[in-house]
Amino acid sequence: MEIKQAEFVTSMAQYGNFAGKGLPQIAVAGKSNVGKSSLINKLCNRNKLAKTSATPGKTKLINVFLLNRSFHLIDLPGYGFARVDKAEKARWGKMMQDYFEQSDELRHVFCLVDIRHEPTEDDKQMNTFLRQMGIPFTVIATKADKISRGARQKQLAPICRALFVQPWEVICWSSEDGTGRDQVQKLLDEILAEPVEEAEGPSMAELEEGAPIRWEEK
Ligand SMILES: Nc1nc2c(ncn2[C@@H]2O[C@H](COP(=O)(O)OP(=O)(O)O)[C@@H](O)[C@H]2O)c(=O)[nH]1
Ligand SMILES: [Mg+2]
Repeated sequence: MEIKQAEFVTSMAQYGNFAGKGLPQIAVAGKSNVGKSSLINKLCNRNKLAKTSATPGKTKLINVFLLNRSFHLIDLPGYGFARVDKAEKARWGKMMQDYFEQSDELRHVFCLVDIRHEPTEDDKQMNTFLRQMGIPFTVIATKADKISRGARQKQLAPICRALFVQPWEVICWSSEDGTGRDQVQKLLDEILAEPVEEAEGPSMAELEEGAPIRWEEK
């Protein structure tokens, strides 16, 4: 699916209602500065749709975009930024928790990691969290332009080990040269073609009675 139309809908400090809510959602998650906003811009062919930043950790809001008037792309606040106090981190954790619990329309999460680095504890925790919640996701290794084509597969090995995925399941991406765009476009088709499933798993209330799934605040 080529993105022919994209518009910013809203920014929220707390997940809640917004205009047009009800369409399928795809969320973009990853640590601060990994390239979430750049991916959104590249995908949409728009330079300034999502604000990119060289100074990480500034946006702690959930940004909503409407793409092709058919689905919402959710730019989640980045994690792992340095120098945030405990209260700030707790606030962020609550925000993510609320989003994942309340977003009935969420179909899939793009989990971004920098292809040059091993996943952090936060990346691993996000991975565990999504698996526990049964939320489908795809790992996208960003900034692929920073390393040679030949080195990419080798770089993927520690990422795959840490996040329990196979190399062929990971999409190498570059917002600079467009690497991976075809793959992401194809993935969008697959995700959005899926019929809406009735929730089969236990409800959040039931889960909470058993072993609680919590985004742990460290
Ligand atoms: N070379 C290169 N730089 C990138 C890429 N994606 C993002 N960046 C740069 O990384 C920085 C953070 O990007 P941004 O999209 O704001 O990250 P976010 O915090 O995850 O939204 C910016 O300076 C971007 O220009 C990429 O694919 N290749
Ligand atoms: Mg951003």
